[in-house]
Amino acid sequence: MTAAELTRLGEELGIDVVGAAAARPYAETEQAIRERRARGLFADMRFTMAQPEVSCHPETLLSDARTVVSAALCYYAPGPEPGAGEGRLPRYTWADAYADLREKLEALGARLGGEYRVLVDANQHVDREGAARAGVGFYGKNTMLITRTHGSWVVLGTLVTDVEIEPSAPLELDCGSCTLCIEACPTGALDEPGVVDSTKCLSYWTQAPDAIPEPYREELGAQVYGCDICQDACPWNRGIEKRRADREAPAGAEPVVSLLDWLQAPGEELRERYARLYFPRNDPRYLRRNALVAAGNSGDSTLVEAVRPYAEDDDELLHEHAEWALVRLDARS
Ligand code: B12
Ligand code: SF4
Ligand code: SF4
Repeated sequence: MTAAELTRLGEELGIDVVGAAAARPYAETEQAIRERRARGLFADMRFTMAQPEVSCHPETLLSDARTVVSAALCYYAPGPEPGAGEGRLPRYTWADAYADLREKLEALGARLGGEYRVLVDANQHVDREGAARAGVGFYGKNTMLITRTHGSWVVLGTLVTDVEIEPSAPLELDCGSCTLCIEACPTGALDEPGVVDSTKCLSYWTQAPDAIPEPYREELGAQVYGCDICQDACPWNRGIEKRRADREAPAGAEPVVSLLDWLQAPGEELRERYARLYFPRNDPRYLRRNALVAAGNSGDSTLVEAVRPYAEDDDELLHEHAEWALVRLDARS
């Protein structure tokens, strides 16, 4: 199959950017993972980092693997800022973009024929490196994979196949002298351009199995999960934001959440409703922890009654975050 035929097939299936590369080891990425792990830059994360000998070797993911097809799906939609009593979600979680992309890649695999394997946000494959090799985008200094047409507001997925596809030309683009994301990151997590120090990244801390360090709590503001600051700052994202400014967010999209709901809904219900988010062991206490931080930052005294029971909680994590929130709300009894 030629690269042009693959592009046409991608368009037919509603994939925003698609490209192909030979299924060969990602030697430099494997090296980068090992070095960054040794420097402690991944905190306690496992994901792709636990087994770089797998996640950087697409040639081992399928017997007779020939081609890595990388696909990007844009999720950008305009949406409201959080109002009183609300928390903000990062854009990629407003709907289940990973599920949409997975479906499209399955359809692509069926159309290509042969044996194939679909991996979207999976621990067995480093999606951004596949995308960079397949010309889907280039690495920004915020480490995001940036596409020419949809900026970095894309999720990435991968299809490994035994079908031979002509490699796509790599994108010969880079950030130039821009440093906007580095300046915008409130915690200095991007001070080494092109490398995230996860121990300083707000997105990491909202997903971590630990207490959120105190200096970062205030920086989170109303954010109850993830962080979009280094993407909001990026000039490559302006084009798509303008083009989609008048679009409606997809039905059921959830740009903001009720903090009261996150503090008071039954745990089992939260776990099910937010299955599209990663949080440790799917334990809703981590969503509650994040809501306590946002409540503490809100200055909204109507939330005090919902926060107070957690200050009595036996769970030390929730107890301590609630105490912190009550102090911020000036309501410690
Ligand atoms: C672990 C993980 C995280 C961790 C660590 C992120 C990290 N930078 O590694 C945390 C929890 C912090 C995180 C946060 C986010 N993530 Co994340 N994450 C992953 C995951 C599971 C693995 C990433 C990985 O393997 N990293 C390892 C290192 C080696 O990768 P890297 O940073 O890309 O390294 C390259 C660059 O450093 C580059 N490089 C090296 N030197 C230099 C120098 C310069 C100057 C430049 C420009 C580049 C450069 O080369 C390296 C590779 O060889 C992937 C899914 C997957 N299976 O791949 C999603 C993924 C990367 N995440 C994604 C998203 C959307 C996010 C968030 C935006 C979510 C949010 N809104 O909160 C943030 C963004 C934070 C950021 N600036 O990166 C998307 C990214 C889509 C895109 N367009 O790039 C992915 C691909 C998920 C998906 N399938 O769509 N994430
Ligand atoms: S996601 Fe937020 S905290 Fe993490 S590097 Fe980007 S701006 Fe910094
Ligand atoms: S904000 Fe500037 S430096 Fe950062 S990723 Fe975008 S273009 Fe690159």
